[in-house]
Amino acid sequence: MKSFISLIFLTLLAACPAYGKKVSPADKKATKETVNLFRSLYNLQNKGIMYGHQDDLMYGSTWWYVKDRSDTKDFTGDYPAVAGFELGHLELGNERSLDSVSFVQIVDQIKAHYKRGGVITISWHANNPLTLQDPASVSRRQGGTAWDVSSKEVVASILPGGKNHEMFNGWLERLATFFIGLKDDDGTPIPFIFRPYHEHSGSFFWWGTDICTDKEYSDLWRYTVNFLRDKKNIHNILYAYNTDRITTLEQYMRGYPGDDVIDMLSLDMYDRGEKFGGELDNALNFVTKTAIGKNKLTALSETGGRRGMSDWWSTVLLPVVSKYPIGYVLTWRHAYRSRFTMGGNPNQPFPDDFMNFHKSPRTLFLKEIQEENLYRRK
Ligand code: BMA
Repeated sequence: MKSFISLIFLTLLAACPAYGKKVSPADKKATKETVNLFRSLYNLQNKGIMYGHQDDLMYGSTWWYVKDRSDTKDFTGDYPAVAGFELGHLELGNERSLDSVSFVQIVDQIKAHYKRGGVITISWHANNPLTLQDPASVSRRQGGTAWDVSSKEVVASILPGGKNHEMFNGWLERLATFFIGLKDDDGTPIPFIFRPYHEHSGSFFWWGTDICTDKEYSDLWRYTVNFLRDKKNIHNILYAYNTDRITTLEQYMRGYPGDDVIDMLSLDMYDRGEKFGGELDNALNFVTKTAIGKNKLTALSETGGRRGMSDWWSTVLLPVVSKYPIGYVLTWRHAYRSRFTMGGNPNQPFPDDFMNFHKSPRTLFLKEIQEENLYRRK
């Protein structure tokens, strides 16, 4: 009887929103630190928006890999809360990424950022597994790369039964080996957010909406998660589903692989002009609503300012993202020696207005999330 009463009590408690939901990652075997990260991020979404920066720890437009250096830290005095890394060309067995970054140094900086209590997110601009093998593709612009959309057979060719299936398994093996190597000093696997096959709604990557069918896209995702999670027993990954700009939920969900494999619903949207604020507002509204309804995480996983606009961070981005429970906002890499750094001044990694974004009570940089102890380490 007593246990029956306590069962009723617990059921009521769980149903009461005031006590918070006990959310969990899709991976039922996720490690303790990964579950803790997922729950911390879920709750943090209501408190503030973390700032993330791609390759922040690897280089800036005027410097190349200086251990622990960061454009964000140089400019604001603090590291970004979220550090983004890129694995393109790891699948080829190369020592350096498509952006010439050493994978050994990437591992070092992932460990360093985890040690500091920061969040790690990883993207993968995988080469085109079909056209890569075609010698003629080399002569074409983007030939053989992630951006090679010359064939619509690519995804079918790597799924089970496809002619490149075994080769693609080899690529996933290399990814798995890299992921298994991501451990802290005690040998504990480092949790991270993995965002492969990104910007699905665009058609500029071989996994884009018009380049493969929705079913193929979903199958590719499910095959990848099954491979890493179930076959290779890797349980420190949170998986991020991602599209490029979209205007409807229906468009957003095309090819969605399922709640049992996805942990985060994310969106990429760059400012291409006046309409951006409204478009972003519209998209974040239904993306975050859907994510929260599914007990998933959210992010504006790539964005960037309008050229020539000096107060974009505080007058365009911040007012819109502040309206929604968004985990983080990430801006893309400051390519080494790029002529296109924001604000146009290569000696200044961010425009002055970035400080307004940094100082806003709505945004979170590393120091603020260190207090949260996201992984609940002792
Ligand atoms: C793209 C560009 C490329 C880069 C790729 C992967 O958006 O920045 O130059 O190689 O991301 O980082």
